[in-house]
Amino acid sequence: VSLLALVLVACGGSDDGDQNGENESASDGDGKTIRAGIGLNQDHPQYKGLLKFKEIVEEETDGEITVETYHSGQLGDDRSMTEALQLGNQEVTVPSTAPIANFVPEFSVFDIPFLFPSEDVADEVLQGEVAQGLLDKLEEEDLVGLAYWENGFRDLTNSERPVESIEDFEGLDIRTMENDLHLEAFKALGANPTPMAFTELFTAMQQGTVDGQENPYATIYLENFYEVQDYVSNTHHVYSPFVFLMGKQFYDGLTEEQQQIVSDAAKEAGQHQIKLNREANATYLENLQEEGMEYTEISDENRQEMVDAVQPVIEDFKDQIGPDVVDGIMEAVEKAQAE
Ligand code: KDG
Repeated sequence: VSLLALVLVACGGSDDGDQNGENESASDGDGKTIRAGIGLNQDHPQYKGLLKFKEIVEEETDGEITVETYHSGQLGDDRSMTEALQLGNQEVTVPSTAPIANFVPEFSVFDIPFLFPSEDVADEVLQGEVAQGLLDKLEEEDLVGLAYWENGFRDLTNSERPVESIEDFEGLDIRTMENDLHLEAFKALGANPTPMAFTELFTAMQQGTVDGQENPYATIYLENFYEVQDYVSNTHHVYSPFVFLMGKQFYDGLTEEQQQIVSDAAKEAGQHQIKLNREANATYLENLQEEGMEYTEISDENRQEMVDAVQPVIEDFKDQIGPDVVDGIMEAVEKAQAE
């Protein structure tokens, strides 16, 4: 067994179709391997999307490109995996836009609380010029943004009390994503936020380092957060897109045909992921209640108080995000809403 293990390690541990590699040009003759990693687990629609990407790419390239998929932060968290892409130590990751703002600050536009009123509006805006333009900016950071996928509307959970109105946020220790706008928005709501990588979150809730967190229902359910959280409210305070990222060095090393294949596959797998994600988010609130969580619905009036409380934060961050990007996305939201 140990000899086999050694042989596997020596071969890079992957069955990447080397035996078919003696064709084409020198640069692509050896078969290429894409290591694709995410923070969420194997049950999440995000991972199913990754498997779809693998299926399409391996089929369309006749095995010239092999895709290895990793879930549950096996390769790191959103930030460290994005850095690994820049350095050429990993090829694909699919982070939320919030941590991407640490690389391209304009992505924080999606952290503006209560920006998208619905999934339809999100779809329209993310396909629009301004959002697609943001993907182009990733190249300056040695990253290629191939498609928007969906994390979804984020809802609050905690282990202390039902959250029904802004007063209930007071003093709650909430884990936020590693993003300054998120952090300040939660302060403005009265909470006591701590930024933390997703990979550390479950333990932090279990050990009581934080009282709560915010994520879409699919994540709350599929990551078993109900085991350590008692209350859930439909705050729907932010819609998080995911971005399908590839390292630029790796992308540039692909043939034009391969670039087209991975780019199309990222989009097609994204459509599949978004469909599954919406089904999951529509289903799992019920499951959370079955698992014993108490659900609190936020009234329109109470949500409006939250919207008002975060307005100064949006103003403060407008310059940092880029006024053109903020105005452009807000106009796109209005236009989509009017349709
Ligand atoms: O795979 C994606 C996750 O790593 C992360 O983006 C999930 O929304 C998320 C969070 O709260 O960090």
